Amino acid sequence: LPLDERLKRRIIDGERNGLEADLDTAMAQGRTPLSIINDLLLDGMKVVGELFGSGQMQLPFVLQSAEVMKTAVAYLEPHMEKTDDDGKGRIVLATVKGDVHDIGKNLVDIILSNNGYDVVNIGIKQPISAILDAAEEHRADAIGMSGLLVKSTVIMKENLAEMASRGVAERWPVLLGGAALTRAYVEDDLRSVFPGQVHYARDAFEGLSLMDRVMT
Ligand code: B1M
Repeated sequence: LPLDERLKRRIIDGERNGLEADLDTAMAQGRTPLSIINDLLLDGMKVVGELFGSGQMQLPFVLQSAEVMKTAVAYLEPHMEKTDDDGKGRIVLATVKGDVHDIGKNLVDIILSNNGYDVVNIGIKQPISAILDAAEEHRADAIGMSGLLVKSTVIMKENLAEMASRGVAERWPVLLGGAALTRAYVEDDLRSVFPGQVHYARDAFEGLSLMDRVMT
């Protein structure tokens, strides 16, 4: 297989033998780490999602694909471009209660960290109380919640309601992302019931441009 196709295939097949060598070759050929992730590896992950969703792939194999994805991202991360900016602001990042998906959240962490933000990544399955405690403790400027399950979109709504009832809705702008969310759900449904700022980020780059916007 050609290199590009092979890298995508590695995610689908959960095949990590020789992964680093292929990533090195792709970079040597001039592909940036982010283009490798966005244009090749995430394409593979999309196929995994489709196969899993249609019952053609079993969960342990999805897990293997996720492991290869994580290994690849960790390998590429030191090669990514970083801006010299620093101290642009601090965000607490979490995957919401009941949800273990963290590849997207961790990509957001990398992109924001490489672009001058201080990221406090508190991990997966985080209840709103833990998110708010972390935001308080670390004096965060914003809160980011990720979640991929349809159920997580409901949890996000509950989280916003909890922020409102605690009277902290206006304290932190909230960024939401994850595959099950839609722009309309966030910008129409959630915004209409939340007195603070809530934004939808389709991907990590939109997360970055939103942070740049809310921090100015
Ligand atoms: Co699961 N899973 N999974 N899974 N999984 C999905 C989400 C699913 C759509 C697959 C499918 O059925 N086609 C489906 C959800 C269906 C639904 O809710 N209706 C699903 C399911 C059902 C499940 C389980 C329930 C399966 C089971 O146990 N029977 C279970 C859930 C457990 C739980 O959470 N309680 C489960 C488990 C797993 C694994 C552990 C095996 C593994 C996760 C490993 C890990 O993350 N450490 C896994 C995986 C890998 C997937 C798919 C295949 C891929 C997800 C992924 O990493 N994508 C996924 C299929 C899909 O998404 N279509 C699926 C790549 C990642 C980069 O994308 O996270 O969307 P994403 O992030 C994007 C943007 O969304 C955005 O930026 C990123 C790109 O730049 N973004 C943000 C995300 N968060 C952001 C936050 C921001 C800004 C942008 O600011 C705060």
